Amino acid sequence: MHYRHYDLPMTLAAIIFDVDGTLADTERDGHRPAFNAAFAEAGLPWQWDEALYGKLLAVTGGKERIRHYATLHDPGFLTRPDCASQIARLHAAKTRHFVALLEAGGIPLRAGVARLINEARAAGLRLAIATTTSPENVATLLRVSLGPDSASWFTVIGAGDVVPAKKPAPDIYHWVLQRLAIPAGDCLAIEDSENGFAASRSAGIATLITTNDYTINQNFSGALKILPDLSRSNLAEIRQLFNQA
Ligand code: XBP
Ligand code: MG
Repeated sequence: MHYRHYDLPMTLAAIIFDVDGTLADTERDGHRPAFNAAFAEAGLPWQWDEALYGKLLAVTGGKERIRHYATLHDPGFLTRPDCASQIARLHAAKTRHFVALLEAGGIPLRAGVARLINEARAAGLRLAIATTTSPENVATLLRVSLGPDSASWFTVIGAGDVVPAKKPAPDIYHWVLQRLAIPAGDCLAIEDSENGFAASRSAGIATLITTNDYTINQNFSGALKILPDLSRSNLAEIRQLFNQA
């Protein structure tokens, strides 16, 4: 899904990172317990175990995922007149719990991520983020794992509700590309999930996949490469993959 500009050689100019599952393994032991803590705090009898959460990941976005769960398991909840504001409150509480987990150092970056980010910066590449998760989560993850100024290393951070249609829609990638002002064909995305890959691919961006337990069996056909993690990858190899595509 690489769009070449006629005879011009493609040059890798920017790397666009997904966050959840890509920068860090956030879902099973991060977002999931944070949702459960928010439900308990609100007196709801909802409990998302690891297997159920894997299924709920089909829907991206925390508010969207809560609504999806209620549709399947507690449809009465959706008939409450204040349902939308309840979901928003639950989600705000969930974000508070998730940020606290990050601040306690409970969710490290995945192997190889910090090294690649540093290498890319040193090489003068642009860095960006395209995620469905909330901006507070991204800001906190970057601050606690890469340092207080690290958000400024990213030319564009596209997160959460800045686009109404979340992944697998390509909208967040279009939003980021427009602000980067770099053609899709000169960018590389790094994603971990089928939904994320569908988004980056539809935006015409070559995509490297790093899988995790929840996504290992998903379909990534058309990806540049599928890796278990970035621990053995360096920028030179990634450039080579990109140029061969
Ligand atoms: C991540 C998501 C997010 C997180 C929760 O998908 O779907 O919803 O699970 O974050 P991707 P929020 O990695 O494809 O961006 O609760 O802040 O939405
Ligand atoms: Mg992801």
